[in-house]
Amino acid sequence: GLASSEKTRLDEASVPQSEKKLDFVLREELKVWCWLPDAKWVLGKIQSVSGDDAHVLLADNKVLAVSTENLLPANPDILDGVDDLMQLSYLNEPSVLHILQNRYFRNMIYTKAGPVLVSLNPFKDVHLHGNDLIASYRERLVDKPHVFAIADTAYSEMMRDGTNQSIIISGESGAGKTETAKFAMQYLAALGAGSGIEDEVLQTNLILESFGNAKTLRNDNSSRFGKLTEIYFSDAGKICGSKVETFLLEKSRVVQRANGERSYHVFYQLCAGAPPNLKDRLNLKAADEYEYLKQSNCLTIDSVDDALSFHKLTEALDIVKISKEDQENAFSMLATVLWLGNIGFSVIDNENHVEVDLSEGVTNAARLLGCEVPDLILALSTCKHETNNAVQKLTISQAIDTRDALAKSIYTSLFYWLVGLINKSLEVGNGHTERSISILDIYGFESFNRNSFEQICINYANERLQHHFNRHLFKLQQEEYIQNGIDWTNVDFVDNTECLNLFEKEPIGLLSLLDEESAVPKATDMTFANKLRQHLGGNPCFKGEKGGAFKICHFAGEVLYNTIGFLEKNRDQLHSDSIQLLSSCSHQVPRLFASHMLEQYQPTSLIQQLGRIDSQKQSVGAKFKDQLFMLMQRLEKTTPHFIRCIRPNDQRLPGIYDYDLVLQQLKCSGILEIVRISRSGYSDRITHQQFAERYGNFLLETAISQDPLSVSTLILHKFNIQPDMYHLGHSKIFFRAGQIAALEEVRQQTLDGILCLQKHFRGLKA
Ligand code: AOV
Ligand code: MG
Repeated sequence: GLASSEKTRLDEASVPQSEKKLDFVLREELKVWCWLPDAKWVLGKIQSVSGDDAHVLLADNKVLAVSTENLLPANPDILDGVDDLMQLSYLNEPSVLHILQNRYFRNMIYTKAGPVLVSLNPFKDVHLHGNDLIASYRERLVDKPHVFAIADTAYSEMMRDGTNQSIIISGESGAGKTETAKFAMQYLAALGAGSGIEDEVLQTNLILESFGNAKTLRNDNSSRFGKLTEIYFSDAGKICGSKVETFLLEKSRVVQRANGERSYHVFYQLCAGAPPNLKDRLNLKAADEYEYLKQSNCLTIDSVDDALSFHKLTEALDIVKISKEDQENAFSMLATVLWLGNIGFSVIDNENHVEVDLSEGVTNAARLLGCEVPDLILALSTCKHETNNAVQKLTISQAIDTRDALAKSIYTSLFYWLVGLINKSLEVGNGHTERSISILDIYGFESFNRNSFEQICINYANERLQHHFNRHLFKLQQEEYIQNGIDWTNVDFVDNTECLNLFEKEPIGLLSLLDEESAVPKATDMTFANKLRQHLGGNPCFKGEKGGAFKICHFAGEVLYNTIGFLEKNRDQLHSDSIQLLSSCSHQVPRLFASHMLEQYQPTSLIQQLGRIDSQKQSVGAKFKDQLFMLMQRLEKTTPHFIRCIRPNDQRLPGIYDYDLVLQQLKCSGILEIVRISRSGYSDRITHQQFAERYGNFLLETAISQDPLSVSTLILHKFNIQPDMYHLGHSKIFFRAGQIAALEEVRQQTLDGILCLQKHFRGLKA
């Protein structure tokens, strides 16, 4: 039955009053569709209205009396398939959800929301990304919303204006960002094909996914790093190079993670797919023999063939011209990490001091690194006092931390080294211009049962990105209207500045408090939690919880974090004896890693670390914040194109449309508000100068000598553009949607006409 309106789960406050009024009911137009509030909105047809009540016919032929106050207008059937939410006569939550659902079940996963492309993850192949479709979009034979259309616009604008572009993809974990980013790159590769480098650019995705993606509880192929891929084009519009910039790889995953999750794909791929001679050289075993892999009780992914993936990985490495020697080095470092994980310790006294167990683990790790077994043993079980060289034995927990820290830093060094090799291979040759399109694909917003330092970094990055999104789609646009004297009532949007402040404010933001506490030797995760409660309690986005826990209200929802491990992960210290060990290895790659580590770390002996935290080394949090700032600065120099990915269900299955889940994602990304702004605003703008230059030659010579504003006015008259379709601002002219396109068409026709006439005259002369 129908629930009372109180029961509705929809947030009616977000529906503007004007759209609640049901004008059509007041006009007594009957037999129109409407939405009735229930657990979710249901569609009905109004039969009659008496007083404040309407009689509504439902799908099951029942008629209900409902107060008109509680109804929302539905759109006529004819609008059920619109490509762009801007075309809806009535813009309300049920209408938008209905349209998206309708399209979703017809495999139309893309819908425009004004300037933003919304993409619903189909969890199946919808046959929308073949070469035939690429060709159709290139030739502009189709104009349905599509990631290809976005990539095409970016490319065209880059070629036309010479400005750098960016395609910014956001959405929660598992929403389809990485897949969408690959489709965009596939399209650009097809457009810019010619030099042969385009194939290399595409293959970098495969390599980076092997080394930087993993199965999480949310996504079988979850990105555990952020990635900005910049693709460079020549003057002729051909791809001439590419550069990948990566952000903060989740390093803890290498040694520990939640039950049911996996470490990085490449480990399982190597174990399953290495050819026999490589297996021999690395003394490689099956994945279930490695502690680092088997500990989370998940070794395989349904419908993924790790051995086949390994084969594809080596092919991709070949295509990107990573030498066989470097490939072998990479695999050798992976095996080193695995063998390190199998090194065990025995407690030898009642102070918990340890000795390293002599095992395959130690011998294999030492051999692969190119160091002596006793040296490795020493580095893992003792520490040397820097001043008097006294050797002290480590306790069991210190030894395990030392071993894990070494494994993690070898893996992250390997990752960044590989990114460096890829970038070198794809570097732009001399003499090329550097116009570019950047594609941003980061880790999406995450909320698990247990959330730690990794989640807070990921969610902070998403908060920053959302701020960029808001700035471009709400703030800048509305400010520009007001500056240009347009009579404009601001559309409200969910501003996340307060939450960003919570993180970034100095000296009492979350990140600086974390750094402050990380520098205190005796600090613990609990003292840190207390400090947060004490200083951040006033911020509405922060809620202190019991014990070491706290909550943050992110734009995408509330997340409960636990401070366990925060300080250590933020300090990210490496035992100086470990770095020394690596730099003394006979193999070149560990030595290279050691020198990179020395650049990043201010090595201190463990004894020093325990007594005094070196403040010179930048913490993980501070470094990440800097990286994000630089990323935003770079994006600010580009023309942005936004894609919002949406996860339609938690089961990750095709054909399921979870109404509430979709609604929640639409709400937190402000999609309805964006459509509202776009509908009442002006979609195109151009300076008087540019406008006069582009269309001025259709005027008489004498007119062109005037100032740009007058020329613009003359052009508008000449082309008979209706006053309500444009606004003459102080510096720019603003046009309603479609006006510029119409003008361009007339311009083209006129140019064609002139050409035709010229030909005609030439013909007469001959
Ligand atoms: P994400 O990048 O947004 O999550 P992915 O792009 O990895 O999400 O998508 C998750 C899974 O959904 C993919 O592995 C596919 O199985 C499926 N999928 C996504 N998009 C499509 C599509 N267009 N067509 C078919 N299947 C799709 V994360 O990286 O977790 O934030 O950190
Ligand atoms: Mg991803």
